[in-house]
Amino acid sequence: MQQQMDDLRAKALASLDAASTPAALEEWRVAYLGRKGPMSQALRGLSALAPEERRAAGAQANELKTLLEERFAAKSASLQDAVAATIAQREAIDVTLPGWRPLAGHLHPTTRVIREITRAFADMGFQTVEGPEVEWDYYNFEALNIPPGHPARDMWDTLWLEGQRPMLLRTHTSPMQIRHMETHKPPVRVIVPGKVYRHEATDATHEWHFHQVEGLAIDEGISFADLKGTLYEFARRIFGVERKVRFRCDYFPFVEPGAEMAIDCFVCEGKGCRVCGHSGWIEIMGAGMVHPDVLRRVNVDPARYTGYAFGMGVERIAMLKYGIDDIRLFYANDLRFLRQF
Ligand code: 2U9
Repeated sequence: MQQQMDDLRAKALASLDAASTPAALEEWRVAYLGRKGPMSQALRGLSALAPEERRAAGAQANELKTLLEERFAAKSASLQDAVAATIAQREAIDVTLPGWRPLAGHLHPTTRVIREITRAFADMGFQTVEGPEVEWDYYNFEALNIPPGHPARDMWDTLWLEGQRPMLLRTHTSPMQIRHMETHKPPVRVIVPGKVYRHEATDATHEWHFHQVEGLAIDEGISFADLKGTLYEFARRIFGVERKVRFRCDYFPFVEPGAEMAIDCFVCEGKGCRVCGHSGWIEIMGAGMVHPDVLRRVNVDPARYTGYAFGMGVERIAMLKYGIDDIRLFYANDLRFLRQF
């Protein structure tokens, strides 16, 4: 029995030494300490021995079993340490390496310019409001003195939407001023930025969708002088304090009188260059005193209240400010263009 235990001990320990992976170690445990292994067999075989032999053989077998269990536990721990060390080495992070710079987005030039424009008017007491891009004919045209069949409709090539009652993609943000006056009594001072749509071919100065900022001020005693003063201040804020402004007559059905506003060319200082078409002046917006019929339609008494309105194309302002020569660049999603802002 002693010899048998010695042989088993030598064989088991040699085999344990050779087990170098967790799988091989588990195989060893099943082979030597498992229910069908030689240790269990030896312990079971004790019952066949005579009582005086059984005690000594039992002690030897238990001693060997304890030894093998201890060695197994020690080997198991050292293998786990080795595995952990290998993983730690493979996945080690050098915390002294420079990190990745997070990719930070930035504002689109259109958004930047809308914010600059609305900020300038906010500082003069205007509140920003926004409205739907899909509109009824009434808000986009009829309420603004442009009934069906009116020749002025040709000024806005319209994208129509089919439905039980036809709708359209707003051609200007003016419908929102009507909506605002329907729900707010004067005094009103609002600025309305937003996207607008036109059914027209695109080229360097025309897009089928672009952005406008429009404004409206209604109160008692508002005159054309208020319009001029406010827009002059705006032009100085956006294009520089040395700017001069020029107002000339223009026609829009919803204002009377209507005007176009130009600034003196900030590139050639009025001498004439490519940017101002050699005129010395650059048109930047349209404006006028709100037509009395438009006021009446929203239940504002034109005998008591007067007001002015204005509108500008945001991309046009951005093109002038940043020297961009093609409006189509704004929405071409070309990062070489967008990263410049
Ligand atoms: C209401 C009353 C009046 C808004 C106005 C203009 C003149 C104008 C164009 C300039 C270039 C838009 O981007 S553009 O095509 N706009 O010239 N807009 S007055 O007048 C209003 C608006 C709403 C109730």
